[in-house]
Amino acid sequence: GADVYDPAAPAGSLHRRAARVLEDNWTGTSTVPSRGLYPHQWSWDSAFIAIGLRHLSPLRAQTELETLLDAQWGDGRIPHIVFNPSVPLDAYFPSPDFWRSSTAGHAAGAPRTVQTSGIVQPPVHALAAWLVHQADPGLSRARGFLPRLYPRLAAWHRYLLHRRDLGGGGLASVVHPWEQGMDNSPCWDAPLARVTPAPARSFRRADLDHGAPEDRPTDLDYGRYVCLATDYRDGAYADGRGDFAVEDPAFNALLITSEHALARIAKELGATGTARHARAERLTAALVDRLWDPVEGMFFCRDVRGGGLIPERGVSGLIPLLLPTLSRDITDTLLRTAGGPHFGLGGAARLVPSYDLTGEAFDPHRYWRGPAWFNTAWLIERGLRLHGERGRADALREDFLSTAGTSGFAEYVDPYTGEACGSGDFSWTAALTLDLLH
Ligand code: 9WN
Repeated sequence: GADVYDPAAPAGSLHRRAARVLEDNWTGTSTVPSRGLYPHQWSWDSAFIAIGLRHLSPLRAQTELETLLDAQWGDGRIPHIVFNPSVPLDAYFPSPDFWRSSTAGHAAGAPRTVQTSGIVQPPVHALAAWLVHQADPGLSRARGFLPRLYPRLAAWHRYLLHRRDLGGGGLASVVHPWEQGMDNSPCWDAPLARVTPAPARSFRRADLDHGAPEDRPTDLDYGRYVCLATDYRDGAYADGRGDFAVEDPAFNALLITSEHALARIAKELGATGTARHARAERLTAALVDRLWDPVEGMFFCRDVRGGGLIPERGVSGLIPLLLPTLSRDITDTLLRTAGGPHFGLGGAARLVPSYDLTGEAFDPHRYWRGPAWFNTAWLIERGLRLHGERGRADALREDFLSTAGTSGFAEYVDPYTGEACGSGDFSWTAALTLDLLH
């Protein structure tokens, strides 16, 4: 469309191809993650998408976030899916009739006019809002973008920091693997083992209409996902009761990064932002205190119900590299771990594998159990740059751009070969490509 035409980008260029993916996946008010597999709006996808879209159309990037925040619940939560009412119910599972947000979510303040899921996803939104504002401050001010978003983003963080502090140590817990966004990561195997799976015949997996079964979570995983979501719904989406509660390093690192961004937004709106920066620093200290393992040299998930750290090396344990007030010692240790045998950054692996290359559960094709993903690579690239690791950041950026291009903007890739897995023309892969090209 005319909206994204960029005469400076030669036809067939990576830029033009990435812009085309976002154009094709745009619905008029938001962007689907991919046309076949994910036909609705997803929360953290939209944040990453807005970060790329801002280079094509700052207006569309603002709209993307506004559409998502229009579906925010009264208690502050931003739902992980906002359903498109014109998409058939059987196109994605679980569908609106499973979540029943407007009735089951009534007490938690679910919106009446739009159907959503009842769980959340990582809080990348304030970071995205700040970056989108910076792409065109004039348009942003003219539209009152930040003054409208700020109170909603503040309520979102408040929800996470108060209702979701299930471990009592100041960090937010996720209550479902879908909330953390790395659905079948081996990090969840131990806490999930305590959950009785719903029988496989009690639901129909629409994802298998689009994805190869060996690239997707198993039926047993799905049975457990369904059981946890059903219990949460049947408890009216009230927090603090469920069998699954995990403090995850990436989820909390993104919350902290977004809290720093919210401080900058507050400052732009005339406040000092000091209290928010201070809170972000306190949260960073809590993250180190509760999730850092100095012997293993990385962050681990904490199983709040089972007690203790979960000794599985997931990419989520490297994402705190994003944090500006991490000590030099921890940063250096994380860099060594990332470049070592478990993740092979800049060596054996493409991008950054989602899970320990030497781990027992490693599988180069199965979703979050080994494949390399573009959003996590983008986050780590950003962390490397923040800590002055320019050479490593440049190398990761090159690898990102070439793998995105050759894989057709794949959802994820084999971490050894770069072979495309999952769906193609995936929105956040295209969006973050645009961001790294700028
Ligand atoms: C469940 C949309 C989402 C991503 C997640 C990814 C996958 C959904 C699914 O797709 O999850 O939310 O059906 O598998 O794991 O990170 O946001 O792209």
